[in-house]
Amino acid sequence: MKKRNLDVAVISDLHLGTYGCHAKEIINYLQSISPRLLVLNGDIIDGWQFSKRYFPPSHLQVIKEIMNLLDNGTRVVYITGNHDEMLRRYSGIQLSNFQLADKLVVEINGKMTWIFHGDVFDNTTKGSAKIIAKLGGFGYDWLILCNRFINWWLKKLGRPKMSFSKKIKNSVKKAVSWIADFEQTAAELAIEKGYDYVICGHIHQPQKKLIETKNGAVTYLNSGDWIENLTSLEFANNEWTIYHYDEKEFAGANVIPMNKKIPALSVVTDEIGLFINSLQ
Ligand SMILES: [Mn+2]
Repeated sequence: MKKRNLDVAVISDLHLGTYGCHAKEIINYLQSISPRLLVLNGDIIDGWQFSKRYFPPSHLQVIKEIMNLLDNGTRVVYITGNHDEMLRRYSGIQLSNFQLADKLVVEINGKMTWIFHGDVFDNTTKGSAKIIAKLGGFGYDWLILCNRFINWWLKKLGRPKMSFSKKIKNSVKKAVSWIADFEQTAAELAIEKGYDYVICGHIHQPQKKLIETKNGAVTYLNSGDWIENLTSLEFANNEWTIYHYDEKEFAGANVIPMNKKIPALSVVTDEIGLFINSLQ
């Protein structure tokens, strides 16, 4: 497959180390592009659900593909998210063309572009905000469908349908307004700081839109996720586009699974273990 030359690619929310991660699709995608700059915009390795028991070879191969890009001269910036916040203490590290950061400002064709994961807008990443964050990722349509299904069952069971459905409806409303609030907050802040573009991840909702306030305008972009949407942001030919993964494009691609066993390590701390396990 011929690699597509890109100026910039932004991917986020891969959640490596969880069952929901679409590692095979990520590998296919990474093998299909040759970006000058690759931004990993947070929640790449999921440290919340990280277990040494679940980090299959395909997830390791995603990291290998990123390293292949590094070898081929792609500049890679890993911006930490909330699920990989354990890496934040190492922010600022730079090894050759790899860099770890909390946020990034990059000038692309004269446009100032502000890139960060976005969990900074959560009041708290625990409790209800976390649940709403997760609901946001599920998607509105799915929840509506789910809501209908539950109502149908409750009716069948002769139970009052209000309690459960109302709860979900409230959550849906909250999730929808939470997404809108998120986008608005990011845009307002970016306008205030005078940026032309703002790029986030975190809410698993791919987006590209112009947001205008009384103080100005900014283009808000979100790279989506690789749990459900399988999307990325690409800058080429002087414009940003949302890339949607299409299985058909990769029908011929065959991911060769790595059969290498990950050797057991007696580690000093989880963080060091995470690094060692991830990078070999
Ligand atoms: Mn996140």
